[in-house]
Amino acid sequence: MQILPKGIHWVPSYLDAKAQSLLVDDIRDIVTKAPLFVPCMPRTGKPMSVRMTNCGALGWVTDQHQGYRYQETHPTTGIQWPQMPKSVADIWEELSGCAYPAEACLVNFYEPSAKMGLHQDRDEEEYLSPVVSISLGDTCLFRMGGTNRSDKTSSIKLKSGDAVMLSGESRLCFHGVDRIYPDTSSLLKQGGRINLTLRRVTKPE
Ligand code: MD3
Ligand code: FE
Repeated sequence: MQILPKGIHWVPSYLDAKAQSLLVDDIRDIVTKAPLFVPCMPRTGKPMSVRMTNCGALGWVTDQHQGYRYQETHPTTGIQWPQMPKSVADIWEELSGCAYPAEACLVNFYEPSAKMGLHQDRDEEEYLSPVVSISLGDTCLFRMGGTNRSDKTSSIKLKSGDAVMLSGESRLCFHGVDRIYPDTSSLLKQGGRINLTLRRVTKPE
């Protein structure tokens, strides 16, 4: 039995094998139009180990000089992000239960050696809307804590097809990805893990 912080809803095996592979096809199409980029930390310019792209009206980006932000265009091509595919919009509708659409879908790609340090997501204009996350490919060790960095944390292994919905009190919890378990999925031919994070960025009407 796993006790999760209040407001974190884990749905193991939310997507079946067929839905996962159709989603990967849609992500390939997004990456063709909006290539993966290497995000860099604000101020230090240190590159993150995760590569990223986005689809939807707004995408999350970061670089040394302008820091964390949402913008309408890809940081290197300058082109608008590809439209959110129906597969992704449908997942938002079903899991969030929101009457309004998601605005941003961040696509994180983890090589087997990549990780993401403990952080809060606070670059959105509002924190009332839920956040929906989908894991594809290799299993990861996902850690979450409370709203203070020093709060105790608990960890779960997120597998390909799992969904996580963050709402209410959990929305500003610290979280991160400690490690990827290589060769735990055959979904991605080259291995690694993809995470989709679906969000509302601006206040809905
Ligand atoms: C818990 N991505 O891109 S998504 C991120 O697996 C990020 O790539 C991770 O954290 C990944 O910012 C985790 C799941 C997630 C997203 C938002 C949260 C978990 C969260 C907000 C609050 C608490
Ligand atoms: Fe995050």
